[in-house]
Order: sequence, then C-alpha cells, then structure tokens
Amino acid sequence: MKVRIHGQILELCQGDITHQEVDAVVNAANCSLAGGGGVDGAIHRRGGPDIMRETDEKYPDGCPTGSAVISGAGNLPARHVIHAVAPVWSGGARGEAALLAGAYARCLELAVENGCSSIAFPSLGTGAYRYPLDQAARIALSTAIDFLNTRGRPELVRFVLFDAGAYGAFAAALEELSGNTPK
Ligand code: AR6
Repeated sequence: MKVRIHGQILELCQGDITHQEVDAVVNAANCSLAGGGGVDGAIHRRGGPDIMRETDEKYPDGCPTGSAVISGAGNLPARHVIHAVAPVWSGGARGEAALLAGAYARCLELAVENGCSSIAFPSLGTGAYRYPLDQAARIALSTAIDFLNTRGRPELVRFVLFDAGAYGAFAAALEELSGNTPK
C-alpha cells in the first residue's frame, strides 16, 4: 500500500527490515543500546560487529526512551542504522504515546539531518515492549504524515511489517488517516 503526502511516498510492505535497500533503516533498540532480540538481534546479526562498536564509542550513555541515535550500517544494504527506543507499554498512562511519537519523529529528523532520502521503519515497540499494535500503528503513521506535511522530506518513508497481522493493522490505520483507498 502506498500513498503520496506532499509529493513524498509513504508505503507499507510486509518483510524483513534487514533486507531494505534504503538510506537508513531503523532499529528497535533499548536505552542501553546493548542489543537484544527481535529487530535489534536481526540488525546486529546481519550488520556485523561494526555497528555495536560504533554505538559503544559514540553513545556510551545509550539513548533515552522516546529518542534515537544514528550509526553506520555495517554489512546491511542500508547506509545508516537509526537506533530508536520505544517505551515499554505499561497501560498507556505513563506517557507512552508521546514517547513513541517522539521516537519516530527523532528518526525522521536524523534522517533529514544526515541527507537520507529514504528510510525504513519496523513497527517500534510492538514486540518485546508490548505496545498495542492498532494504537502503535496510528501513532507511527500520523507522526510520519505530520512530518512529511511540514518538512516535505524524506522522499520515501517505508514501514516494513514482519507479519500479516502487523501489515493489516498499519493498512487499516493508513486508510483511516489518509482517507485514500489502497494503491
Ligand atoms: N524485520 C521487521 N520487523 C521485525 C523483524 C524484522 N527482522 N523482527 C521482528 N520484527 P521488537 P520492541 C517486528 O521486539 O517491541 C529487543 O530485545 C516484531 O514482530 O523487535 O521495540 C531490543 O533490544 C514486532 O512487531 O521491538 C529491546 O530491548 C516489531 O518488529 C526490545 O526488544 C518490534 O518488535 C525492543 O522492543
């Protein structure tokens, strides 16, 4: 599914974030940037040890929840990895929505600051951190749509959903938010 926002493309696909040939791929990291399972495990496994070496050196204090930091991409086909930290879901009354939106917005900001014209996101927070998928999809997409509307960049924002359930949740949210039928 693909929509145009101010001439830029926002698209959804089902797949693996580590295979994306874009300028920046986003990692679903933790605040100590220590690696882990899910997206984080896959990125460090395929990308190789250079990525962790660089983040250890540049960001010894890690990254706060709701924000992101950038590194090279090692052996991945992307140029950069942007390590974003989603909140752990604990019921929704602890600022989770603002923190999740902040993580997405910071990734987009870092992509623009680093001259990236394309970026691919996984669904941040909806695995080990248990953010409810439907709510997370709306936050992810509305943050990207707002950013594209106000900044007009990057040229391509892609959400790479790992399974059919996540794809369906994002597709429903995108239809609702963009008022467009699937293309
Ligand atoms: N490509 C795309 N999406 C994926 C992939 C992949 N290769 N692998 C999993 N997903 P998670 P979080 C989906 O747990 O919830 C780690 O241990 C997955 O189905 O990766 O932000 C970190 O170190 C889910 O929908 O990220 C942190 O400690 C989504 O990506 C913590 O988990 C996110 O799942 C971060 O948890």
